[in-house]
Amino acid sequence: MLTQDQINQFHRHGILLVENVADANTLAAMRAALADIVEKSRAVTQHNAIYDLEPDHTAERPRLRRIKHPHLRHPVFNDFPRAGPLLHILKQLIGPDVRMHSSKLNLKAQDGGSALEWHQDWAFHPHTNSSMLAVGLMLEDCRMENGPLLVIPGSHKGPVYDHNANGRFCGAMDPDNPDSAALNYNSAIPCVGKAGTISIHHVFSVHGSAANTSPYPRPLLLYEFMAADAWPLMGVQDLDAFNSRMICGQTTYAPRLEAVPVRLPLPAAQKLGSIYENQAELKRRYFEPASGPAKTNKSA
Ligand SMILES: O=C(O)CCC(=O)C(=O)O
Repeated sequence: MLTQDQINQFHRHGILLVENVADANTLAAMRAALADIVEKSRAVTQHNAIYDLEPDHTAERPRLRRIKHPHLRHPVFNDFPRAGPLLHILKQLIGPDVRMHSSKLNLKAQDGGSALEWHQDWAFHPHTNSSMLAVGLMLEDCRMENGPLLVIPGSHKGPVYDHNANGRFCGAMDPDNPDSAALNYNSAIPCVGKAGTISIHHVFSVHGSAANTSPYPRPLLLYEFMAADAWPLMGVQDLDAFNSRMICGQTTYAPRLEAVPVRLPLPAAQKLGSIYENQAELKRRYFEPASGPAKTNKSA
């Protein structure tokens, strides 16, 4: 359970780190499931519904940017938020009725695994209210050289920024856009810690991460959660699937409306399914791309 101080910290900064949320057995089961999914990627040569590949992925040396929807790939990833400490934390921050929005496992491969440009999750999926957050579970110890998730504290209180490039949604913010001049990228909090630690960031929080310069991958299991009464403004395609993502409590057909700032992610991104490919549309990047020396353009 979170202390009142931790809850206040989350609301004040839009980012919170909590240690020891996954125990050694859970981490071992997740690593085994992950190894199996990675092994199967040897036969894959292009992005698909499960894998987002690093540009230098090969059968001999699998290199993955992301495993999509891991909760659908192995029960250990589906079960984790539905019981134990994470469930208690979600209830404390969101309330009794919680739905999972999505899950992903960002691997950030060793020796140059891809950076992710600054963005706000809200820009991808505005809802009727902002009772939404993302949880990142570190499957291995994460240090600065691994390219940790970076979250700008207080940015969850700011506006929703433009995430378009070349006239389309690209899922990234132009770091030189004067609209975001007040953002202090150098103040970003690095989500580093021991395996089993989680980060929790608010759906408005501006975040990103540099490439991985270390010889070790940085597997980060990410889930997004929301109050059951937060309904997606872009619509619900499959009601049964939507309801099957309830983690606890009751679904509802009465969305709660809040006066939230909204920019729709339109016109739709060119390459649906890969944030990494779409962010490449951005002319000015903050982080160096994966190839070449993996450094940030500006210190963060
Ligand atoms: O993997 C990371 O460091 C960033 C995760 C993220 O923001 C995302 O996948 O949208």
